[in-house]
Amino acid sequence: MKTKDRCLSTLNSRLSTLTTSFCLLLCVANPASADWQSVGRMTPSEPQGNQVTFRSPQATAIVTVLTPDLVRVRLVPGATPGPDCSWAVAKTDWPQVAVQFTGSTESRIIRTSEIEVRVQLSPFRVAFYDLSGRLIAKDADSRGMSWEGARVRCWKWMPPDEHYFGLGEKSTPLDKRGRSYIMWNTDPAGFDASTDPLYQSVPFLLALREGRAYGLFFDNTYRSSFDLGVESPDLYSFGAEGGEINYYFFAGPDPKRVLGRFTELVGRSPLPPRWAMGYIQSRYSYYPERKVRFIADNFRERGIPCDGIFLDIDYMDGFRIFTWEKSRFPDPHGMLSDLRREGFHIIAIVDPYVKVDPQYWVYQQGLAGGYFLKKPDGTLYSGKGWPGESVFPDFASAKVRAWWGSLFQGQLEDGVVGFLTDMNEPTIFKADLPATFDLDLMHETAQGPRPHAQIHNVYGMLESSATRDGMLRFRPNERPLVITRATFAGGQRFAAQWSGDNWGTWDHLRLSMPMLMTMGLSGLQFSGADIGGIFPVPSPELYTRWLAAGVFTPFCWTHSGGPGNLEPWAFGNRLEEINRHSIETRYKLLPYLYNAFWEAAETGMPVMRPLLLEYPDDPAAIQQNDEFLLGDDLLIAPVTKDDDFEREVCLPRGVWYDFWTDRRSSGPERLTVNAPLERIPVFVRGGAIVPSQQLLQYAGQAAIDPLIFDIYRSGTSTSTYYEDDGISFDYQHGVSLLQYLTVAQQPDALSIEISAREGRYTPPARALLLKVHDERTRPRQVTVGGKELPARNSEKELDHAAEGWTYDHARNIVCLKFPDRGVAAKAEIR
Ligand code: MIG
Repeated sequence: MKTKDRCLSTLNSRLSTLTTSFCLLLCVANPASADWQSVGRMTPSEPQGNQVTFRSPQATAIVTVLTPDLVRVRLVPGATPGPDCSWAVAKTDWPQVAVQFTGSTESRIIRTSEIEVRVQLSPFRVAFYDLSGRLIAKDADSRGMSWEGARVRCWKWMPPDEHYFGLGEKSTPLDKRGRSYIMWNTDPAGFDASTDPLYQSVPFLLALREGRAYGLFFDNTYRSSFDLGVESPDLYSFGAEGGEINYYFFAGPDPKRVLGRFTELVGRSPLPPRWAMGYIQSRYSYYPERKVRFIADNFRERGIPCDGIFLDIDYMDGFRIFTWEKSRFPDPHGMLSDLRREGFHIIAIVDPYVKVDPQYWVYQQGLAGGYFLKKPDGTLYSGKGWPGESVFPDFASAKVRAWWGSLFQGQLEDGVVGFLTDMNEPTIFKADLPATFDLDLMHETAQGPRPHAQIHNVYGMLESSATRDGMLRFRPNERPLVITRATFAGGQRFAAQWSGDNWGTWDHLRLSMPMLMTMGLSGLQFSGADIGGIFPVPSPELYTRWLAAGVFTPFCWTHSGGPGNLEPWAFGNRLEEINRHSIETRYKLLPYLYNAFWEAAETGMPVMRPLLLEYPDDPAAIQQNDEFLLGDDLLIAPVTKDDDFEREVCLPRGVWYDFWTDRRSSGPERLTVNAPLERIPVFVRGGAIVPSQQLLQYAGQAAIDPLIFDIYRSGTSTSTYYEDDGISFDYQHGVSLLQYLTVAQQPDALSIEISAREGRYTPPARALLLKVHDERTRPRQVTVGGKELPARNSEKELDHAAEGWTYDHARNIVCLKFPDRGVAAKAEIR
């Protein structure tokens, strides 16, 4: 059988077993069935710095204040806690924080400048209050922190009007209340809107009640679960099959602050290379070389922008990672440099499978270095992967990660600039079904040997970190692109994530939205789904609708396993035209996207956001599963049903402009808008200043010129614009550009002020184009720096001029153009 057919039939047979395995998982996770031992009375010791320790004969609890809104709670069996270790936490050097301790015989109160942690001593319970005395969260009265054998669990009070979000990669609706969830990286072999677990685990919860949020991060890598109202309607709980109760409490109350603090703790997604924000075309698999060149040529000949092409497993020699199948790709370096000249970046897949083959250099090196996982008896552990019998690098070991990184040298020299780490849940095949490593395998970690049961959930994240480090070693001043299928909390530091094997169905387009938003709410900021679904090829209309939505998602690729072709031109001229337009929209908005990625890197805010992040007090907004924000200014409302040509859009408060027609609305409002195949509903927030640029065929084809700012009026508004060279790390040393824009209605004029450039990045000379929307009358005069700009008769005339202005009567837009000198400038429209 051909690989693909084998894959398809395997997927099908796997599906039938899904229901059974899902039930099994639920039973294993059912907390009610166990004989839990609850922590009883605890005795506090004297506070030390920002920390209090509590002890009982069975356990030790430690409450540590890290910042006024961030508290860590740890409960470990025995008198002395073991070494403190986390795979997720990236920051431990919190500055000193002022804490007040008070107490009575029955309680201890730990007060920061923002919250109060009230600890009841018998039975031991922890509660969090704000300083106005409002209860934020507390251990359940009936049961707080408990353990049963190796298992640990914590029960908390669940108010009837509290909603829960986050939990990593979940395909369920945004609001996670009323279900239970498992954290165990899994290749689900086909999933739907109820499948759990999936590939990635982030045990982080964002709770929202009455517009106020708090967060909870359970830093435990064992198989864990969150029960959000299944066991009991007024308790929620989280726990794991091993390890400690170890959680961080984020007091909020703004959901953005919760997410900001969480991503400060576990790290944020570094700024990707600018080309990686372009469009990527992928297939399982494009080969041979002739086919890859054919795809690339088609993009350029048809004028459809594209920045990357993905090579899936068939580029390898017998699925041996870090090799090329020479009959298919006889001259990778030659091919890749040709493609690069045309603006194409090549991303290659890599699997965690090292083929057992004594003639194969990777196998030889790994064997000699002792880099592969061993069974408890010390012999090599092997299993079935794509190349057949395989052995597996132990990514938990720093030595192995360093070796893994070194393996990328050859392909980087060939010109590969991105890698996708697949199958790293990890997945191996047992009787043709996806399975994972034996739980008693021992990994070598810096803290000593650890069982796979503990490492499983971070295996993929560690692989992606080793991959990133390896790329950086050989290209120290080039931002790497790593995309991973499996990861854990904090994985965004190393890689983008995509949502694995989805399907080419309308249901999957629908579920991809809450899924990607949920990932964003969990810190996974650079995420995307296979546009069109991996199997089977979607209907032409579905693909067109999906692409229209997908160009507004952070990681944007079409990935298909066929059968049949899935490129933007696959379905005839009319749809090709629409698909081209979708991709062009993304390319024009690259400066906006780039700023959203910059904000993600700086603050942890996801590029793709649920409305609840911006409008947490709007009950309709927080339940919006099929609308999302890109950055904070664009609202996207994809059409997700066949034969729907209009849709209802829920606009939150404020002024909103239709992105295509400029029609103005005032929210909160439910609006029915026209949505022909040609047009996805998109709205711009009144007050937004949206940067964009001229259309290019790939991100690096030319420097930005003109730099465009679309100004959507609503009172006084301000905005920040960021730019850098898009590829190096020089921005970390001040080689970047920052400008502030302010738009204000003065008594006699509308003024637009642009500050002088900050930072040492200087773009090539270019023009600035300001487009002021919703100007109802033709201005009498337009000035820049007090000097009158010449009026031009048409936009075309303006295009050719170095400066000037025009007025578009039909759309009520004033267009101003003048050279972007990088100095402070003030334009006035009268
Ligand atoms: O078992 O490399 O999710 O994107 O095309 C399938 C082949 C293995 C799974 C990935 C998919 C990729 C496919 N891989």
